[in-house]
Amino acid sequence: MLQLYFSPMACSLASRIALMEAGLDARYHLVQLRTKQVVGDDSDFRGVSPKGAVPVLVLENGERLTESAAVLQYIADLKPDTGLAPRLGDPDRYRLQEWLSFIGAEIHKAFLFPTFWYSDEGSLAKPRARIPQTLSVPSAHLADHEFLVGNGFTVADAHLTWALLLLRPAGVDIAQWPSLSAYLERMQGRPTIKEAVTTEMALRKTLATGPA
Ligand SMILES: N[C@@H](CCC(=O)N[C@@H](CS)C(=O)NCC(=O)O)C(=O)O
Repeated sequence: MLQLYFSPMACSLASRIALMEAGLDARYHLVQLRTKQVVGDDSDFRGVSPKGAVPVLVLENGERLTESAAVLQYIADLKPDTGLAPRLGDPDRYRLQEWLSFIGAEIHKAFLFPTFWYSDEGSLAKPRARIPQTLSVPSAHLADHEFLVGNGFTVADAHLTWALLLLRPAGVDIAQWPSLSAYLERMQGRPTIKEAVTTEMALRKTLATGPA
């Protein structure tokens, strides 16, 4: 069985959503990111991945896969009929990778990560100044598209949904971008996303940790 190392409401939420959308069973291992502890057995998470970051997906053959963009596409490709990723060779596959890179680098690492992990105000000024311009990109796209890629839900939507959910606790009100607010509301109406968020919000209360 697949196994996912995750932390509540961290970027690994997208991988949980993808697994649920794909209808794949998995064992979930809760990680305390600040202490790098696997909560179930108190082991050092760096023994699972030297990166010390979630998500880590343990594959059926025991190999460990990291990086959301890779993990999400791996999950999608296990169930190609779900349409969670356009098939290899389809030009839309590059659109999917374009969005996954953008969300991972420009929203997550450039803004959410420093916001939740750095406490000095000085180092947050530039990320804060830049985030409106960054968000204007998906906002413009979603003004006339229901989903990020093609006509259906893909793992890029799982990734963006996670990032948008964290913007409010990061101090950004997405009401400024009506297309993003409407998109998030639509995504939150999906049963998998509702269930994944409910599960992780309940777990988050048990941990005092930054999510991003
Ligand atoms: N590039 C990685 C970033 C993973 C990442 O930064 N995960 C965060 C949680 S959202 C984490 O585990 N941070 C702990 C740390 O970096 O020490 C990805 O996209 O999966």
